[in-house]
Amino acid sequence: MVFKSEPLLLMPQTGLTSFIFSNPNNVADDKPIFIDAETDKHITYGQLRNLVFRLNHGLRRIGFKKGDALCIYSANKVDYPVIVHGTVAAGGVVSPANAAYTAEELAYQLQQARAKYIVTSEENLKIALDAAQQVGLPKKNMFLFGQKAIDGVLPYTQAILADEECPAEEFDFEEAKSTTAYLCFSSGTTGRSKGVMSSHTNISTNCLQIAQAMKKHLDYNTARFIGFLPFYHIYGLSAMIHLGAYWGIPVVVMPRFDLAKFCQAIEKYKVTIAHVVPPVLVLMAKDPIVSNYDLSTVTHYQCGAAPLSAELSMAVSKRLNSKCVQSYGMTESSPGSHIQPLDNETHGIVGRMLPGMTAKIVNEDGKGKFKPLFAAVGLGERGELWMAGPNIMQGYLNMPNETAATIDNEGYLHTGDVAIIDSNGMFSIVDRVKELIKYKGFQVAPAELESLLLQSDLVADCAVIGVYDDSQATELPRAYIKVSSGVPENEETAKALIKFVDQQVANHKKLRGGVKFIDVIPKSAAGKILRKELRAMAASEAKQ
Ligand code: 4UV
Repeated sequence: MVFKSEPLLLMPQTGLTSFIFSNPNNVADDKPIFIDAETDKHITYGQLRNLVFRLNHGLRRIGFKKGDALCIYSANKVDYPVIVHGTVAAGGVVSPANAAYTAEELAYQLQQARAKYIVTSEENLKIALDAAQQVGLPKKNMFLFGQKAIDGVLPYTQAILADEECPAEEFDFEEAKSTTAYLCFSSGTTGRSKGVMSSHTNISTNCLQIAQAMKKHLDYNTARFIGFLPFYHIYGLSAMIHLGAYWGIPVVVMPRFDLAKFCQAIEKYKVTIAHVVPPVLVLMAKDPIVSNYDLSTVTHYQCGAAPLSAELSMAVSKRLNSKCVQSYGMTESSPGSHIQPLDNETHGIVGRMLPGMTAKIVNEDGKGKFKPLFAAVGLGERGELWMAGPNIMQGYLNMPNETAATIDNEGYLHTGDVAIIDSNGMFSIVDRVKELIKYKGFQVAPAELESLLLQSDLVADCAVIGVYDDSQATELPRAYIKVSSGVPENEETAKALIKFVDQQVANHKKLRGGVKFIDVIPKSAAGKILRKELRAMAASEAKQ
């Protein structure tokens, strides 16, 4: 059985830049759009457009070509959107990198994306220089946020912001569908992280899908977002940089999450919609600090990127007297695919599929493969969610096999998430069958940590899974280790392994779930790690 959402009423006909600046809500040029929560400095709608087209001009002047990739390696900045939209306007590809990456992690992304340029911040410059050197990216192609030149790296405002605007690269309908605008990185259902090619049309269509679904729930004139979600992750990129600019909704920008500053900013700027991840809601439900602030302007907390329990959602609604709803998405679906309508206050669901999409729920055939359940699926039955629509990615960059394993011949993206649909067409995400671990909404690829661990002499074999920590509403990466012969299974070995990994990875990938010793890593006949068994083991240990 195929589930269809409502039809999509409009398809974008142009490239992403023309779409984003089409100004459907007639936003005034002097309306502040990106506001720095720390300094109160802001960029108005008119200034944003001007800066984007000047950057577009400046990039072309230094020889930036259509299809060139530019990596942004920075925490959120109020002018981060200028770099994003300016690069796309020049016909380029934006590859945003996690600001906590080590030099090796960044070098991997630069190399995969074949990035020719980097825009980074003062705090990230040292690592950016190291990574750039590793991949042979010249210093003259690196630029800084801010106004200062450091170590011979110029601020972008001096180096690539022309005085005059220049029109964006134009794309017709077909070109917009086939031209990549973003390369975010995702591990998908298995293996290391891969460059997800999102076309101009993927991204602009997703804005229209969300706009159509939210139309009756949003007042564009009064809405205000708070933007602490990292702009380098597809959720922040979509919600703030695309939707904020397209709808003309002010976004209060924070470089990172801090509970008191978050509440302070909501109170000061009268934020109406707070995009969050589950661990933030734990604090909103329980932390005494929250009571010190007037958060009454928030009509709803919009949670995504990781599972949210009905209990936590309910606790937030009750304490803050506000709605707490979810949306669901993936880097590979550009990113939104499901959103909970605000007139449905059921807790624990991710809502309806966005307009213009189809889905199947498929069941396990007992051999580790999934096959469609054609009859009577539905309502209430669990299975892997497969979905198709104009927002499904073009594919993984230079990885045709991985793309073919993820998007089937009929165009269905195999999500690796287990879903249930109810009789109102509302979906719940109830489990995950892919390898992916989510730490506070950030992706952790087990394969990456496993390959690191296998480089240690202490390790004969290993497997990494996520274990759920209720108190923080997040999974924590845990390693199961078969030690090399003669290596003691003791606390010292565990500590040494944790240190070994933690020193080489970004903060969100650290082995916070600890190390457990095991005699044999459970594997299938084909040598695939049976993570389900390890998860069951972790669950039974947790109960003891
Ligand atoms: O690829 P990724 O890191 O992408 C994301 C994107 C999240 C969202 C969420 C709502 C939006 O409106 C939006 O624009 C973007 O996280 O990871 C994708 C995986 O994260 C899990 C699930 O396993 C996906 O395959 N995930 C995402 N949202 C939810 C979720 C959710 N609401 N509930 C449970 N799991």
